[in-house]
Amino acid sequence: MTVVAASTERPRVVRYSTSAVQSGPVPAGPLTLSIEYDRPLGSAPRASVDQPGTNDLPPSPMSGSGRTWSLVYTVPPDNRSFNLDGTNRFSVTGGADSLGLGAEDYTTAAAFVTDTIPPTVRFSYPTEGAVVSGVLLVTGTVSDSSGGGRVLLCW
Ligand SMILES: [Ca+2]
Repeated sequence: MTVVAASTERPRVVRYSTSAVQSGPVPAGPLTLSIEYDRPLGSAPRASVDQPGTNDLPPSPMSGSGRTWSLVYTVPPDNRSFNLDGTNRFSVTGGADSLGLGAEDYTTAAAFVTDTIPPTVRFSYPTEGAVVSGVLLVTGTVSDSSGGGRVLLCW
């Protein structure tokens, strides 16, 4: 006879991370979303992504085993319609430990921020094609949905 000491507490997520290489907004393309549970799961949880637009990722099986599970989400380019840049919610449901005890749901409202539209720069002086000399004062505007940052002029 084998006796298994089992916890009656449901498995829960203890760590969330992404494959983003920097802490700022992420560009379009694949982004791996990973979670770690406090103990191994025997069946896969499902993850969903709620982006600012309506093209959300419905609950999809995560891949992995044991305590670590992940999902590769492809950040879509902002099309100013159903795909929009901004703050994304990441939610996980389902999954169970080896004894069938269901895992607690997990959600993080600000899992990652997307910024897929490059900044735009408009020069007001000098105008295009102008021939200039001497000390030059360059004026113009820069806009970007994520705001902030700085501009480097290189020539
Ligand atoms: Ca949405």
